[in-house]
Amino acid sequence: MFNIPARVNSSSLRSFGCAVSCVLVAALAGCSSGSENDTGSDGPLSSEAPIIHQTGSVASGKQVFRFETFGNEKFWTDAVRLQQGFIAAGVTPIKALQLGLSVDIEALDAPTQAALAAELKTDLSPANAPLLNDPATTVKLINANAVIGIVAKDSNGDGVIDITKGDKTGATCALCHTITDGSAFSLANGGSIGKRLDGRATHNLNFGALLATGLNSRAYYPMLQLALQANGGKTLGRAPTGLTPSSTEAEVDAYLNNPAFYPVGTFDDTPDGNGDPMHNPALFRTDLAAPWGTEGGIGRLDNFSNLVYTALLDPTNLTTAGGRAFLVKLGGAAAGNEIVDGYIQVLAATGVAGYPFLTASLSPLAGTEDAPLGIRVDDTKLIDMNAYLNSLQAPAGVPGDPDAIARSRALFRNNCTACHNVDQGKPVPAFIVPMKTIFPGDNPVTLLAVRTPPLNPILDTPGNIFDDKMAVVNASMRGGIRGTAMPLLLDLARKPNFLHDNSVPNLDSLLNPSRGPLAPHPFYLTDAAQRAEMATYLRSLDTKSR
Ligand code: HEC
Ligand code: HEC
Ligand SMILES: [Ca+2]
Ligand SMILES: [Ca+2]
Ligand SMILES: [Ca+2]
Ligand SMILES: [Ca+2]
Repeated sequence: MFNIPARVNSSSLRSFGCAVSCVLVAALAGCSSGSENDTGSDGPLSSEAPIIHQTGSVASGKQVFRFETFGNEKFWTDAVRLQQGFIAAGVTPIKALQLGLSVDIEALDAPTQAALAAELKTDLSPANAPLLNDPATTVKLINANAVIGIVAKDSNGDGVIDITKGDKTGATCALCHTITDGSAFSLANGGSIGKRLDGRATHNLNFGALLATGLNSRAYYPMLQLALQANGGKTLGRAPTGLTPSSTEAEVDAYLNNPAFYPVGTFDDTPDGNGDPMHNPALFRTDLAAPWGTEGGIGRLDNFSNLVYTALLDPTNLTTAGGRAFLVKLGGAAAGNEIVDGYIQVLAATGVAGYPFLTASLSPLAGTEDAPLGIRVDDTKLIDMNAYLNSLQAPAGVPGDPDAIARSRALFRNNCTACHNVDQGKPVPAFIVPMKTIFPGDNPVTLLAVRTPPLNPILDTPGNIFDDKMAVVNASMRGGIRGTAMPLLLDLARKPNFLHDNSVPNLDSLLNPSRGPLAPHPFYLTDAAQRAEMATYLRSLDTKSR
């Protein structure tokens, strides 16, 4: 589908395979001993060419990132009916914070700031904090565009924003990629109130529950965990059963509201029928992080952004001829058509009309990575956003015992640099780590034998969710392989869970051999003290670490 030349050629894979197997041998042989002899390397030797993206205006890109919807407010208001759900459920500001939403204090006028600041000093009870317990305040915050990522537009053009009087709210990138500094308030395991910190991952956003608040969450059908007849009615994901076009709103909400199925801090960004919510990643220093997605399926940053706007923030585009072609190419004719037909059925049954809603142009590059659904939003804005995301800095690492950090750095150079760089200010290696290397327990069954080359067959290892994201959407889209791209090792101190599938609860567990040799990312340190020091080292990393 994507006419991007292969990034991983056989020679780079060979050298990569060697480097990794050396590490594996060392790891299995108990490499944790004698680690203070630093004979390691600074990072992998990779013949991958860096993937370059264009850049435009940082100032304009900031506005795009925070506020640009390209008209998706019609989807979120007329199809999902999110703001109606907020009003119907009487979502108070405290409840919004519990959903993990954050509030931009600077968007509020001085009297409101002062009133909220006074209430935030109390026990937050309805008696002492009436505004924070009043659903009308939530409406005011949305109207003021203070709720980050939930963007209200003057849809009826009367010069005033009021969502109770005909205006609509859409979604922007900031929803999942911005937090605040918590300078006014920070709710444990929830959202915060303060100044925007764009690009920081929203670990506490409960997107599942937020989407469930909509009166018609069924309108997000392609991104739910489905049971497809094309797959024999079986389902892939955390839930034991999949949803269908006839699933009720209550059934869809039960799936979305269940953190065992849709964990807090994750979002399912693939319209593939798989229930594969992944952890919200950092989105700063994007000059360092290509290729994009856990699976590295997209080469250029602006192409990733375009796909988010055209497929995820108004998924009704998937019902167009271009959208159908995209899903048929990804999932094969049977599954692709089944998802689109099911979606059209759901939209009709729930009274959604007038779609697609997005403002985008037909692209001459239809079917390529530039325009997978055949459409592209304003290119200048995408390129401006590239510049803004590149400019966002990672936070400083958390300081720790310098001796422990020096010892762990040596250990890291000996054990981890077949893949990771020591210098976190350098671009991550652009290769895809093969699935069998990052997840030795990978033992897939073939769900669909043939897709149009370069796409690989659809593979799934039953009983493990780590590989589910890479079943349908993976780097074979651009001539690469099924596996995982390299992540930034930045802002790790704030992470509540590790690995893209949220499967590892802390750094000690990530490095602990008790997870077993077949588990994802099986690169272990046998010594508990060394694990503790390595965790200190990892939390200390920032772009100045060398
Ligand atoms: C509802 C939550 C949500 C919204 C809204 C959202 N993202 Fe993301 N984003 C995610 C998640 C989750 C991932 C991780 C996907 C994965 O693991 O493959 C991600 C990944 C990314 C990546 C890849 C990061 C990397 O290092 O590989 C980029 C780039 C990105 N998003 C850009 C955007 C842009 C631009 C927008 C707005 C047009 C946006 N996102 C809107 C949740 C969101
Ligand atoms: C074979 C390549 C490889 C080796 C060797 C390797 N890693 Fe990784 N590492 C990865 C990949 C790929 C990911 C992303 C996996 C994912 O998110 O699913 C990752 C993720 C991580 C993460 C989690 C990042 C996050 O945000 O969740 C940490 C921390 C980490 N590695 C540390 C280490 C340490 C420490 C070592 C050495 C003991 C090591 N890695 C060895 C490839 C490797
Ligand atoms: Ca208005
Ligand atoms: Ca709902
Ligand atoms: Ca999915
Ligand atoms: Ca699986």
